[in-house]
Amino acid sequence: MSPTAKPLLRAIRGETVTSHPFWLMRQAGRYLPEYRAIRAQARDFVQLCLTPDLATEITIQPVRRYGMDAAILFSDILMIPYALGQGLAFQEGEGPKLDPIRNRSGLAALAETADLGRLEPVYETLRRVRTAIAPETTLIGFVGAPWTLSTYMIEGGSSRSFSLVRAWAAEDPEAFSALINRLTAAVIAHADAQIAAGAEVIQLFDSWAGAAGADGLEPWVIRPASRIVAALRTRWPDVPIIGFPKGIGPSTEAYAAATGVDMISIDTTASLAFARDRLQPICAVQGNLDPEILVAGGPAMIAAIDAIVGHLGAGRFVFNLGHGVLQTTPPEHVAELTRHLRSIAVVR
Ligand code: 1CP
Repeated sequence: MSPTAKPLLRAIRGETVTSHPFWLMRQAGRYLPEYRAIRAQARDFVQLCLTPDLATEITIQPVRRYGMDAAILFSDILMIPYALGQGLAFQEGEGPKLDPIRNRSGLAALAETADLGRLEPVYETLRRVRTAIAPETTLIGFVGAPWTLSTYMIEGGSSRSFSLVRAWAAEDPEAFSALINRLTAAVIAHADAQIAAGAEVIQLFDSWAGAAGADGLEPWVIRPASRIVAALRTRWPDVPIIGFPKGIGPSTEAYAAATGVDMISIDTTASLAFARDRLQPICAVQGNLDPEILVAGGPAMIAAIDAIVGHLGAGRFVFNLGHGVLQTTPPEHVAELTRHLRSIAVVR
């Protein structure tokens, strides 16, 4: 089957589709009992990501259950710090823990380039998923954007205030810029290897872009993303890139225009009229359904889906959430979402 027969790729390109294609950020994970069963078999989360048998199965689980238009590789954005030699562990219920980089000597201890050999099982997973999924299903690979990766690497884990990374970027922009450049090169190399292994779309997750602040947006978010898009375009001109600069509000328009991403992922705070009027003329748009509404389900969810499709369905559009599926989501609500979306006619 030629790639143009895949609904998700068709929708990104603005070609006709018979129903609105969809996938969900974090569609694989703890809300699914079949994920929890496999999770219990692995020693730790990093090992799970590096075991192709298990990672392949987890990638396919949600697609098997619901028939999404895309499978997203089961891995994590923090595999890049891992490939740069930074200590990484996931503690049960506490999220990721990294040996933090706080200054120039911490930076010097980090490898210059990512050791992609350590990520070979990730590429093997992509090769296996690609042969296992239906020909109309699109395989999405992903990377964390340099800024978001730097927040975990400097804070040593998840953060609410981002005070250490912001302080370092402000106080020693030269060293911080060296870190961002090193991450930009690693992101390009990792995305390139994922495409070579079968990824047909790449999503660039800049989940904490909003924390870069007004002054940080251009140097730490937009410029690295532009370099990543340009580098991948040269090597893989037909592979669409999705940008997810979460939390930057109306600056999303500048991000879309400057980076040249093929599709923008909008968060739950985005205005649908803004997305339709300002973003869809530049690129395709996905996103916005509040993951909490998926937890609630019922008439409120149906109304929210209708509002998104009503605003964006006539343009280049893929249905998605504004952030990842929450662990407390009843699996039946994802089935309800799927049934409703599949019942909506595409009106152009
Ligand atoms: O023990 C477990 O089961 C771990 C939970 C988990 C899962 C299921 C983590 C730990 N990562 C993942 C998988 C994952 N992570 C995917 C897989 C595919 C899918 O979407 O189904 C993807 C795309 C990610 C990407 C990721 N990891 C992001 C970007 C997207 C987002 O949610 O903003 C981020 C920020 C991470 C870091 C991360 N990984 C895991 C945790 C608990 C965290 C921290 C999140 C935070 O700081 O709030």
